[in-house]
Amino acid sequence: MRIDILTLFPQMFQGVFDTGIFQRAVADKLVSVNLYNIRDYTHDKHRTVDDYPYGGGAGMVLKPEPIFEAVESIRPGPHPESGGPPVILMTPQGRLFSQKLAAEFARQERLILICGHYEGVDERIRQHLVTDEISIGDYVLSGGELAAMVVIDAVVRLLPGVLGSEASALDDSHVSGLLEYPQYTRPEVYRGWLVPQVLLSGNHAQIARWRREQAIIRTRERRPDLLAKANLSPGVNPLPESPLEPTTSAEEIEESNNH
Ligand code: 9D3
Repeated sequence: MRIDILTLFPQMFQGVFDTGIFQRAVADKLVSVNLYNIRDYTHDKHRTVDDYPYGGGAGMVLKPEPIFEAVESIRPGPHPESGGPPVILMTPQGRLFSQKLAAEFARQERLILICGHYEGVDERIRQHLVTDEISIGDYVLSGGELAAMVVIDAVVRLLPGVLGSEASALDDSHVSGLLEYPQYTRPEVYRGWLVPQVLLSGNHAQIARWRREQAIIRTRERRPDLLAKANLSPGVNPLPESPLEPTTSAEEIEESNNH
């Protein structure tokens, strides 16, 4: 996958792409990331990217010319309507980003992301250039850059070969629709707080059942909205074959954690 990012602050992305799974994905040629400074597509000596809003009002508006010229110079191919890559505008007014959308973007050969850093962008950019408008949530950021990094992170880890194993991506809570079960590592007793006995039992069926139970309890407590639409079908999240054995309850874990 090729990802092109248009931004006024390309430096903001450095640490992200130079680290961890990105660095490896880029080295393995599974993804390439190109940063374009919108200011490089201006023609005036002040390199003007924004201007006052027609009709008055506070804030500045991102001018159309540099954005159109940047996209058209990096996208020699057709407009998306005729099969070109998606042109995604990061904006608080966009469609809410989700795992489902990440999977959809991960199927593309190419993505072009535009990051605004202003109160707004000229509407003609939305109407005649952009194919998707995306928000990452209902909170105010100072620009689209961090939001773009969130989107890219979620997409790139879904690309085949990027994670160590396919299983890691499939195991993710947002695929089953449940939150993850509690996890423990050594030591078996820490400050008097015990690891649930079932996890030390070596009984894999019972462990699987306990984890599933905990995931459901946790989801019901924290994200009832997720539980309503969770995929509880056997293949995704195996159902126990026999009635549940008594296991450590969430309350008992809480109890133990409070000691
Ligand atoms: C007064 C209206 N404001 C919208 C809530 C104006 C405004 C604030 C912040 C316009 C742009 C921005 C910068 N934010 C983004 O560009 C952005 C964003 C966000 O703020 N939250 C969640 N997702 C995104 S994607 C891009």
